[in-house]
Amino acid sequence: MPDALVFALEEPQDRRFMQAAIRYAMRHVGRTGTNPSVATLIVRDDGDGRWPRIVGRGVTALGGRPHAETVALAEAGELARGATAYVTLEPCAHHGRTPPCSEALVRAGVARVVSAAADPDPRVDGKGHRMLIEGGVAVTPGVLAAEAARTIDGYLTRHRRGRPGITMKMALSRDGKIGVRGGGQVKITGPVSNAQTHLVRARHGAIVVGAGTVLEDDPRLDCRLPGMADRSPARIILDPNLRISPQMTVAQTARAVPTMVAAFEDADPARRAELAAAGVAFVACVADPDSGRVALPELLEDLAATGFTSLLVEGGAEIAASFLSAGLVDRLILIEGAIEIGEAGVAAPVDIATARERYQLLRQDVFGGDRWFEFACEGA
Ligand code: AOF
Ligand code: ZN
Repeated sequence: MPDALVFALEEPQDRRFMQAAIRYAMRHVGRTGTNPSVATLIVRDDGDGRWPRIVGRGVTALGGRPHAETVALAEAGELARGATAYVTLEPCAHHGRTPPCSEALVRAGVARVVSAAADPDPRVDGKGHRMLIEGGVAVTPGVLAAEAARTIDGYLTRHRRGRPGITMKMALSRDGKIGVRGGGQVKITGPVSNAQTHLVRARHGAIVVGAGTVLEDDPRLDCRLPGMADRSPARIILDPNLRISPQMTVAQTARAVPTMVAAFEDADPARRAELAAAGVAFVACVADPDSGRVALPELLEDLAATGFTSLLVEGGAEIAASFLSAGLVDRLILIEGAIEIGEAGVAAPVDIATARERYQLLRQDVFGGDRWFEFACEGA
């Protein structure tokens, strides 16, 4: 059989298993600390007329360790010998808190590794593939690389730009308003898109809101999907002058869900002590010399250094406008609800028509009466 034909037959199978691995990697996105959420499927094709079968699967554990390959190899045991491993990221090559995954794959006798995204970590960055090849393993890199990269975009942004990846989510009424000033929480979207929003929350390291949103809505900012209470992201509240009180829900629940306030160094020390007593942590921020508001690039750099790889900015209007105008949004989620708010409403800093012109549409869905749009913004 000519080689070309073998490739033509094999490629769809590689893509199919990689697609499955990418879906599996989504399971722990946002919950693996500074580590990316990676998945590994170990597949045997014994050429005995049966379909290839998955004999081991693993996803990077919550918190970041053990790595996906370790979990999958443990499940496969002896069946890994001669099998193909599908890995959504180049397997690591370094002795970190665990031995290198590439070495483990070689030792287990895996015959071939198909990988998707490249790893920019200087301890890996090609060395993983090299270690495999030197160990006699065939390597097919780059299969569905772009799709896999999307599952680790926060990790990649932190490496490339020294800041966390940033998603902004905004619910808009049909007439382009995000709420009513002084009117408390307005229900713009329905239960199906709200559940989707909670899933998006679970996939980010922290939710970011301004003090205004906390004071007006007194939100919980957690993941309330059944069985996923432990997937709540941290909360970061931009409150440079410490306006929020320890009575707010976010402070009251700070011992259950890590809660951080970004405040100026000279903010009211008594208020700081009260919040700290409730379990709130602090990150110092500085003022932007022009606007007097929180200087976002510096804050984001500090948050990346603290270990945040992805942030979900949820509001309100001013915070959203500052992130957008500073070009600090990588992904934009706009959910258009079925209601109209009218004259009393606060206009959204970006509408769907403008977003469609400016950004690349990644996903469009209808959830009940709501329309869901997801964009990749320039610079992402
Ligand atoms: C893998 N499989 O599942 C993940 C990998 O601190 P350590 O020792 O856990 O290493 C962290 C690095 O490991 C991280 O920067 C990235 O390069 C890689 N992540 N590698 O082989 C995995 N999560
Ligand atoms: Zn590893």
